[in-house]
Amino acid sequence: MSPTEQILRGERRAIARQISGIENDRPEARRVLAELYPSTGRAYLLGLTGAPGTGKSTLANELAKAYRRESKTVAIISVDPTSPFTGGAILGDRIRMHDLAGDPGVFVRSMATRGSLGGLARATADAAKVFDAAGFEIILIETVGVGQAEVEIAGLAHSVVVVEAPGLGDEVQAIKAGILEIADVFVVNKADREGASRTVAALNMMLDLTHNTLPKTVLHHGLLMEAAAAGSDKNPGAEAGWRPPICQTIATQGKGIDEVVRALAEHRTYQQASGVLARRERERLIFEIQQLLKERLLADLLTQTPPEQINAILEQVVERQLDPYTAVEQLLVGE
Ligand SMILES: Nc1nc2c(ncn2[C@@H]2O[C@H](COP(=O)(O)OP(=O)(O)OP(=O)(O)O)[C@@H](O)[C@H]2O)c(=O)[nH]1
Ligand SMILES: [Mg+2]
Repeated sequence: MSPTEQILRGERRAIARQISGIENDRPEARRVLAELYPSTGRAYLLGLTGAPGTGKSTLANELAKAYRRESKTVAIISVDPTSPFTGGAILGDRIRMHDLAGDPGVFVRSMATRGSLGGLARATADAAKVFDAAGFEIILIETVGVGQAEVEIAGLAHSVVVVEAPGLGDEVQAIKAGILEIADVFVVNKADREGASRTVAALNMMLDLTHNTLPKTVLHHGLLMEAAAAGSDKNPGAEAGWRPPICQTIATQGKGIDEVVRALAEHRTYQQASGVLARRERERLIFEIQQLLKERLLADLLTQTPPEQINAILEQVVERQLDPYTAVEQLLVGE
C-alpha cells in the first residue's frame, strides 16, 4: 500500500512519517501531500494562541477530551518556534498530554523546524492537511503568540481562541502581541487566580472600543489577495457581526471547558450562516499560494544569481551608492 493510502486509512505510523517528511522538506513528502489534497477540507481547524504559560496546552488537552466525549477525533499540533535544541516545551507538552495517550482517536504532534518561522508556518499548514486527509475531525493548533509569524500560524484556523491569564504583569497580553484582532473566542484561563474578573473587564472594554472598527485583516495583505477580493467578497463586513465571547476556565480542573466548546460551535454556525467560512477558506488558500510563490521566486532568483553578484550589489547599498529599489531591479534583471 502506498503512503498516501495508508494515511487516508488513518495509519498512525504513516501519518507520523509524512509529518517528519514535511518538517524535513523531503520531495517525497510533497508528492504525498499533492495526492492527499483532494481529501482535505473537511476538518475543523481550531487555533489556540496566547502569551507563554497562559495554559494553552492544558486547555488543548481539556478541549480534546471534551470533543472525544462527543466521539469526534482530534489531532493536536503544538507549534514550538523555539530552537529544537532546547526542546523544553515539547517535552513539557508530551507529559501534560499524557492522559490522552493510548486513545486512537487522538493524535498529538509537536512541530519544529530548523528553518525559518515561515517554514514552520508552512509545515504546520501541511501537517494539518495530513490530519485532515486522515480523517481527524478537529485539529487543534497551539502556538505561542509572541510575534507576527505565530499569529499567522494561528490565523490558518477556522476559529481562533486567544488565551489570557490574570496576573502575568499586564492586564491583557494580547494587546502587545497584536493578537486581539484574530480572536473569535477569548478564554481567560486560571480563573482560580486573583484578578481574572479584571482581565475579563479589560477585554470587554477593549472589545467595546475596537469591535466593529477593527477589520479582520490578518491575512488580508498582499497582491494576490487584492486580485481575488473583487471576485470573492459577497459579504465583506460579515465578520463584524460576531463579537468574540469571553469564557473563563480553570483548565487544570477541567472547569469552564463546555462553555468554550459551546462558544466555538456557535462561532462555527455563525460563520457558516454568514458566508464568512467560505470567504476565510478562500483567503487562507490565497495566502498559502502567495507564500509559496514568494518562497519559490526568491529561491529561484538566489540559485540563478551568483553569490558574488548579490554581495557586490549589497555592498553598494551599504555604501549608499545604490538604493534598495534599484538593487532589486538589478537583481531581477540579473546584470
Ligand atoms: N492555577 C492554574 N494553573 C493553570 C491553569 N491552567 C494551566 N495552569 C498551569 O500553568 C502552567 C502552564 O500551563 P501550560 O498549559 O503549559 O501553558 P502554555 O500556554 O501551553 O505554555 P507554553 O506552551 O509554554 O506557552 C502549568 O503549570 C499549568 O499546570 C489554571 O486554570 N489554573
Ligand atoms: Mg504549551
